[in-house]
Amino acid sequence: MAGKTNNKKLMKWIDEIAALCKPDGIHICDGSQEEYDRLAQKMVDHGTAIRLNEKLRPNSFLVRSDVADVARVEGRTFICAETPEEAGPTNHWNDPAEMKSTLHPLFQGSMKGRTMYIIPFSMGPIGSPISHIGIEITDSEYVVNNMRIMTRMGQKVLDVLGADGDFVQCLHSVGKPLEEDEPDVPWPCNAENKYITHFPQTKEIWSYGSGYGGNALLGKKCFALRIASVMAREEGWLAEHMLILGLTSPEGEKKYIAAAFPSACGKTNLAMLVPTIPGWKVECVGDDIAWMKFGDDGRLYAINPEAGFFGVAPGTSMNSNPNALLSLTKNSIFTNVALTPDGDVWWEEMTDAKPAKLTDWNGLDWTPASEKKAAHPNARFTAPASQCPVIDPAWEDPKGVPISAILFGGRRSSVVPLIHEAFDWNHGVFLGSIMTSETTSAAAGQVGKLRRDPFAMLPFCGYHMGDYFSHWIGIGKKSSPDKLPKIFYVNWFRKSPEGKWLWPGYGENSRVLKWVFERVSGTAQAEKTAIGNIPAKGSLTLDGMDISPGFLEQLLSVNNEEWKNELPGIEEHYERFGDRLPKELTEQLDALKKRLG
Ligand code: SAT
Ligand code: MN
Repeated sequence: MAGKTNNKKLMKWIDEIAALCKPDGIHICDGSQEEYDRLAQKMVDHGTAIRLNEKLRPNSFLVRSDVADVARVEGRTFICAETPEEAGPTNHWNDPAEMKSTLHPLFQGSMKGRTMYIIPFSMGPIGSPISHIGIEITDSEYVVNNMRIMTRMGQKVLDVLGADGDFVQCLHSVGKPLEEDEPDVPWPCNAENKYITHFPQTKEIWSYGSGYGGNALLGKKCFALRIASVMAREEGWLAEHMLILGLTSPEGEKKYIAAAFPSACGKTNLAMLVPTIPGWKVECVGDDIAWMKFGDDGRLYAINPEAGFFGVAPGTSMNSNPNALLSLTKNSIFTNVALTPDGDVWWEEMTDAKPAKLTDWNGLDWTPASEKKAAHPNARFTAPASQCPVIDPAWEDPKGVPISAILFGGRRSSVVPLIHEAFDWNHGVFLGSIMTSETTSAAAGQVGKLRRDPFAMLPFCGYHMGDYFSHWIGIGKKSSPDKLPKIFYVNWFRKSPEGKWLWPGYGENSRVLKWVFERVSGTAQAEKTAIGNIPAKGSLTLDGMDISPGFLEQLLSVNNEEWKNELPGIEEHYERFGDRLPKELTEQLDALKKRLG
């Protein structure tokens, strides 16, 4: 079976790309289980995937990538806006026509020896007014099956598209054509030539050379963030790198919170955490991306445009995130994790005791004495969101869920307290704009380097970051302060001068969520500092928690001298945006300087 379409634009595009890429065959995906199973078997037959033990991990697969294709490649990611100014100083720019003429020869015949798959997908519940349709053309079975988990995919999308519906064109090739009789490799890619390119004007994505995650599953970062951020700006909404969770109090009152953290900083863990404080409940709407639009009542409503989790595996355990582990007990794809002798998966910290023997992510024998890690630090699981034990009942509500609070945060071992609250919307935008975080293995390059990552959107904003800040300021003007979400900044990663974590994180973060909830309700007390409001003494619930008063003091301390030292860095950061920096943020910076004295 194959998908059927009478969409004129799509049929024309398929012909065009087939003529360019010269695949051996074409398959329009219908999204059926039969299709998934067939492609999974094809991957197994070609040595791309290993079927895991059916009893331990039903209908699940392990895939090992090429060692040179393990993460997003920010240095090879381009925003091809009409002018460099439109892409802004934080993006790599290339002239759209020039980029197309660079890419054309690469795509020429790039699918030889392979099948070209047409993947119709919807970001967001099919038919929701907030949702958008994309079509990905790819030569990778791995991409097809991941997209089936990560998005709503198949014939039902073609049905909604009809003859005249429009869609975002997403073209992908692993960039490894096969000559006649040339044997394939388990993970085809083009290690030397990678291009992740976006054409915001025409809303197109062309990705070449990588098969991994955000480089290749084009519905995710490329569409739902980079292209969608451009659409959101044009249409007055927000496309953000945020998890969405529902928090219910012991009294049964529920509020939804969205939170932006850079990649591999614990979004998946926060999105489905198990509260340590009795009576509180967290439910998950999404773990990575939020699209937010105003409802008729003036509140911001969020949907999760995705249908699955593409989460970092290492560190995920029954202690740290039981709901993630329970989400991936079946129907999941694992990339670059280790294999146990009985055909199951393992990664660092999954269990307290390390298995005596494993096959590592490179396919080599591994024992606890090995110096190398068994799983790659950016190893991932792809699991259906519907399998999450705490998936929110409203997670597919086409209206979205009303957002009461927005959190910003990053990895910062000093200076930034556990939590502070913005004085108002513009101050909150200021906090988002100056976010800093240590880099992680989610992107190729140095790990642990402190960098500015405004709104956790540095790698994902599809236009000039100064204009993006203005857009956020503008959103605040569209509604009244009592209806807009309250904005907070959190930091789970502060360390003592001796280098010890001050805060245990994970389930204990529910204490911070409770304070947020109660600030929104107006019941928790705060203390004003130069940088924002922090919890007043006694207002952060610490019952049943083993934390020394000294640690708590350090966690909540705001040292004005340290913050004064931050100012030159913020100024330098802001200078990059020139006259596109909204004046409201300059005012916020001046006000901070005054408060610091
Ligand atoms: O971009 S990926 O989806 O590969 C992972 C991430 O950076 O969040
Ligand atoms: Mn992410």
